[in-house]
Amino acid sequence: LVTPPEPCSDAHPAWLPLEAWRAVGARHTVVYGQGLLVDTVFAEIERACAGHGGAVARGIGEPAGHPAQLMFALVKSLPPGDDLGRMAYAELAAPGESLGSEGFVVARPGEVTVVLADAPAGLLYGLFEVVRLGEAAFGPAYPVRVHRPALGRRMLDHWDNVDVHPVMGQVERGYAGGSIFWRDGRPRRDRARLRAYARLLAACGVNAVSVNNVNVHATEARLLTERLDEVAEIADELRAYAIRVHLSVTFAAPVILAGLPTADPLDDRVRAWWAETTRRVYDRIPDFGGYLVKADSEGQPGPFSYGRDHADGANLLAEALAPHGGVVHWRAFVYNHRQDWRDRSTDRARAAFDHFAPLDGRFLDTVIVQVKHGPIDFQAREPVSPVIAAMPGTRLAVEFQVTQEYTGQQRHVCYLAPWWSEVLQFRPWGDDGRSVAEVAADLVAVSNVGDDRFWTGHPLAQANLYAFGRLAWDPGLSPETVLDEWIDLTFDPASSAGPALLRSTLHEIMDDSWRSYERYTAPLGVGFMVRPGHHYGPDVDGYEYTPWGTYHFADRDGVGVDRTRATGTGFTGQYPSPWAEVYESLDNCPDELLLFFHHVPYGHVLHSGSTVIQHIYDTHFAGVREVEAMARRWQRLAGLVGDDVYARVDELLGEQLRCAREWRDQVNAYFHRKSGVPDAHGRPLH
Ligand code: BDP
Repeated sequence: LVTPPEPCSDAHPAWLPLEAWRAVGARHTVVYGQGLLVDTVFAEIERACAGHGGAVARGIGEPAGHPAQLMFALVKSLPPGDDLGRMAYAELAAPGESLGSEGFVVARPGEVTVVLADAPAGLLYGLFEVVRLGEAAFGPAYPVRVHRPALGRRMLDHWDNVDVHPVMGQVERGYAGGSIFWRDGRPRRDRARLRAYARLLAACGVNAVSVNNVNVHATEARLLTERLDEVAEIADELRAYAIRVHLSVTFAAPVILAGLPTADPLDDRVRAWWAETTRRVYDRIPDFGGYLVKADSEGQPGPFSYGRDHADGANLLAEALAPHGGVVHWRAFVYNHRQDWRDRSTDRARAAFDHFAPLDGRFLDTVIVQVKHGPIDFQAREPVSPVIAAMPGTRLAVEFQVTQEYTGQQRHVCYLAPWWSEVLQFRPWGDDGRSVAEVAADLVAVSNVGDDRFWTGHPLAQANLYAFGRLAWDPGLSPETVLDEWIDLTFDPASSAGPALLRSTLHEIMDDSWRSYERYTAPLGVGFMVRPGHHYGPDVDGYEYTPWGTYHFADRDGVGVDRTRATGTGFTGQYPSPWAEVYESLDNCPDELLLFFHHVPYGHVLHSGSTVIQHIYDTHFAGVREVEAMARRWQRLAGLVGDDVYARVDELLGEQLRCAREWRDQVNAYFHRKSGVPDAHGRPLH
């Protein structure tokens, strides 16, 4: 039987403290069904009962002397005489309709709360739904509520290195300490942590994890072969929570690992090597998820070296994986990172589309092309990538960045759900067309987790991880609702001295925090202006004269990147109608993306009525004021959240405020000096 993780002594319980289980753990529960995940459900409830006084029984019987108040059952395991389960099932809109491999129903036909699923994973997700509902699951009778995930694969990519990389550290772009998987070149083997992690992920709906960095260095390449056992050990821990393990592999593996003279995707020896290597992976990890590949990007090897394209490369791996049910996530993050900054015709925003759109239709259906949600690189504001609308014949994954590389590095409060929600709801073909969430096959995010005591460095950054899973399960959830769920689970307002104050204060601090971050950093979608290398804090011209393709083109007259067809790089033409026209038009382009698409004079008047230059000043003053307010509001929570959480957030808010002021002063001084335009309100611009 599965043992649920013991509370990790060195890790915060995040959104699953024992209190979150009170409603479930105080009940009498019966669980019908067999299989590893049903064992997990049983074991979790058993532990909750140990903490809260209820009882749980397996199979047909009922807990001694008490009728069950909560029932979990696989539909096929319902005992013939079980009227409640049958009643709940019969209430389904179309009884007999499959709930799928992960779906479930929750109903309360009378005095018993019933969770039914066709497959064990459904029961597991149903359990966490009941935990989320808390006492509300046990109130007056309610009819069947059907839950099915909108996206089939909800995946986190860890950018973890086995070795500590000299520049990037152990977790590339990690702001939460070391890896939970490896330490000092060796597996950490912290089973309690891994289990605790797996249940946190399952509780928000994540079902796949890629365990190592997309930049695959020499040591990490060996995870595919001689160090495969280390991956298998992780898979063994995550499996009990319905999480499949994936691996980043290097395209050069046949050369690096097997000494073949080539990694050419059309070479028979190369194909045979991948087929055989992959067969071994599945011998060891039968439910292995597949490979993740960053190829021909930022120095990673790829098919270009052999005169082949990305379809040739991806299909090679897909063929090796397909017989075993695996997939390859092939990243579309491909661009020239050695471009000549003097050449204004090269546009990094165009690159993914230029490389991939022409290949539509050539990828096998076990290839999933993984597209960053914006055309550049996880900035605080970007339009939706046009690639998402350009490949109708290809399965696509949309990639978010939960790790806050460009959004405050888990030192700043920046609740990202409002933005992800905007992206997921965006309709590339206009109001009548499908949304991004409807186009995507998978939703993927770069993890923000490390071995930090709070998992995510900033305790409030846990909310981003939680929200990612929930939005991948149900993109229609509002960011405020998701935040409420997270607050209720994490802080247990029901038992605290000031539940209403706790909830309202966290909303005041977090709901708009992404927009505050946007206000005090690079203006109007222009992006970057960060310190080169580590990307924390302002450096207005840090990337301006470099080969990375991330420019703002500010001069004495104006600022912004002309990406129009009429006079610029033509990037707007990569969008379908109506967005191609909207973005092309200076009049219609949304303010928040103006400088992403247009180069304009400082006096250009926005829809808001303000000029570009005055908007820059105003938003930078406002952004800092908002952070000051956050810091003041947080002080109300002393005594209402754990002392450790209080102290960590308090300290980080101090840093956020320092950094926000630095941003304000650099950006305002810079644009003041470039433009010579004073602030309309006479404030000092430095
Ligand atoms: C960039 C990061 C870099 C990653 C790259 C990627 O700065 O560390 O390797 O994305 O997504 O944002 O591959």
